[in-house]
Formats: sequence, C-alpha cells, structure tokens
Amino acid sequence: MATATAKSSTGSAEFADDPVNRDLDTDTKIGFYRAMVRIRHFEQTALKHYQQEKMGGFLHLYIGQEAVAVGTISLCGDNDHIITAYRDHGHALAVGMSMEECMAELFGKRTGCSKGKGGSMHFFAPDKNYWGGHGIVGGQTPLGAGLAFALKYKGLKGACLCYLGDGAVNQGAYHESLNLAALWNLPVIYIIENNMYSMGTSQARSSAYPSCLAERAEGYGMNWDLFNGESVYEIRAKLKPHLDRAHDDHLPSILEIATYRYYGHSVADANAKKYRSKEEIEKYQNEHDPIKVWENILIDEGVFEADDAKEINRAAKDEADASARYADNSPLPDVSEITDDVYYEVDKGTEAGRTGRHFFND
Ligand SMILES: Cc1ncc(C[n+]2csc(CCOP(=O)(O)OP(=O)(O)O)c2C)c(N)n1
Ligand SMILES: [Mg+2]
Repeated sequence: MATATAKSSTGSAEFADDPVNRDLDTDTKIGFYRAMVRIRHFEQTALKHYQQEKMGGFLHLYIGQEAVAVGTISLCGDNDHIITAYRDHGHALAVGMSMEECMAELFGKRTGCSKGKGGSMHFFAPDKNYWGGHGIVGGQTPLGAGLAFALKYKGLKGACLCYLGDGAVNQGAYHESLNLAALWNLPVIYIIENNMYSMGTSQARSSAYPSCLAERAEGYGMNWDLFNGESVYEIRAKLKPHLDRAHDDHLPSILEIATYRYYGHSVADANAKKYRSKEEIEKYQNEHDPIKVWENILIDEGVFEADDAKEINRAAKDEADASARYADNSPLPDVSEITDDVYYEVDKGTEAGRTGRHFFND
C-alpha cells in the first residue's frame, strides 16, 4: 500500500530509470510530447470555435491534465480498455482517434465519431477499445467493472482503465463497483484524476477522507496509490505494477493522480473565476505544466531541442486548424436519422428491438 505523496512534488526526471522508462527510445519519448501537444492544440482550437458558436452543448477542456491520459494509455496493450467521463477529448486522442472525427463530433456533424449526435461528452471508438465519454457523474464506473468482467470471462489478459473525477468518488454507483471489483477480482483500475474541483466545489468541501481519496480502497481490501500527474515518467512507473497485477492476477486498484485543469469546469462555467484564485492557476501553469515539464526533461536529456518542440507545436496547431475546416465543411446529420443509433436492438431489428422485451417473453 502506498503512502500519500505530496501533491506539489516537482515532476522531476527521478522516474526515468524505472524499468518501464529506461529503455524508451527517442521516437517514443518525442511521441509522448507530440501526443500531449496535439491534445492541447485540439482543445485550444475547439475553444476558439465554441466561442464563435460553431458548436452547441458543453465543452469540458482537459488542458493541464494531458500527461495523465498520455502516460497511462501509453502502457496499454491490445486487450486493455479505456472508459472515462465527459472530460474525454484527451483520452480519445491518446487512444488514436483522429482530430477530424473528434472535431466534427464537436461541431455536431455527420462525420463525427458519434455521427454528430453525441458532442463533446460522447466520443467513442470501440475499435480502439475506447468506450466513451459519459455525462452522468460516476456512470462509467460500473461499466468499467463490466468491461473488466468481460475480459476475465473471456480469459483475456487485459485490464480496464476507468477514469473518474475527484467529484465522482461520492457516487453510490462507484462504491457498488468497487465492492464487486474486489469481491470478484476484476481487472479494473480506477484512475481518479484529482484536479481538486468538481465544478466549483473544492475537494475539501465535498469529500470525507482519511488522507486522500484513493485510500478508501482500504475499505475494500484493494491496492491503491496516490501520485503526481505532471510527469509522464512518474505516471508510467506508478501505473505499471497495478497494470501487471490486473493482467496477471485480475486484481483491481484505485490510483489517485494529482492534476489540475486550467479552464473552468466547462467553457460555459459562469463561476469560473469565483472559486479559485488567479495566482493558483498561474502557479500550476508556470511550475507544473505537464507539457513544459516533459519538454524540459527531453531537452535536458538531449532528446530534442527547443526548436524541435516549437515545430511539433506548429504542426499540431496546423492539424487542429485543418480538423476545424473539415468539421465546418462536413454535412449535418439528416433529420431522418434522428432516432437511429439510440438502441442497438432497434437498429438491428432484433426480436428484443421489435418487441421491447429482453428477457421475459411471457
Ligand atoms: C449524477 C450527476 N450529478 C451531477 C451532475 C452535474 N455535474 C457534471 S460534472 C460535475 C462535477 C464532477 O467533478 P469531477 O468528478 O471532479 O470531474 P471533473 O469535472 O473535475 O473532471 C457535476 C456535479 C452530473 N452530470 N451527473
Ligand atoms: Mg474534478
């Protein structure tokens, strides 16, 4: 079991020599940088177009948290599955979804990953083991246990990484999921992305806990850890033993990763400036930014130079701009399709779809 580490640890390169990191080649390390930068430019571009009223609904930005998705997903193999909440753009790009299908989804266009009917909170790519994008706080946590159950049932060596926010830990469904995950030994790793706030409510005002949120795992006899989410090296090093235990012994875990979001809860957050200080935000941006931390590590290691980083940023911005043009030029879904893609059974014309009965026919 872990001892809680300080939230403000430095994100230094101290985990570079961990077995999971020491053999990483140059291209892979630059790839992590590119992956984080692409998420940031995608979202900055999305923000610009949201403000120009090109999209409806909510837009929850992941900016500031990029290392969590990129670091954790970098360890996933063919049988590992991902499910998250509504702050889902970073995970989607990290699993390999294209900016075009994601941006088109934000614009509500037919070429979007959910045919323009889901929007920001419902990115989805089952072919990439990515099961969304869920708007009900904590709603993804029983589904994560279910994905893990399926892996074990099928005899596959895999795990489900189920992400949730610090505000979701008080949902009943989460605790029911923890109970079953521990009782049935399900290979699910709950990753609490603790950005310190649920909407405008701080962790201290919303949760009762001994020393941290992950420690509640003790009540279920589960493994847990608390660590910092600003260094890709640290995230990979701390996740690996839990992933191994999930793969080898079907053991669940709770990992709490300390992180921070720079923008409001959503872009339409009217209280964005009321519940935390400008100084607090600036401190994270200036001293704990995951992209800057990784950029400095790679420069120190001689993996690349500042100019290379600039070039990667320029290319990511161009890609994001191009995805917005693609989204803008794409057609809207046709009104005749409005009831399609709601129920699989209805679309496929199964008996359950035709009769509305799933299990009981009498
Ligand atoms: C069951 C439910 N209750 C309330 C809401 C409204 N709501 C949306 S996001 C949110 C805060 C969740 O915060 P957190 O889990 O910390 O995630 P973060 O937004 O920080 O990523 C709330 C209360 C909801 N979507 N679902
Ligand atoms: Mg939160």
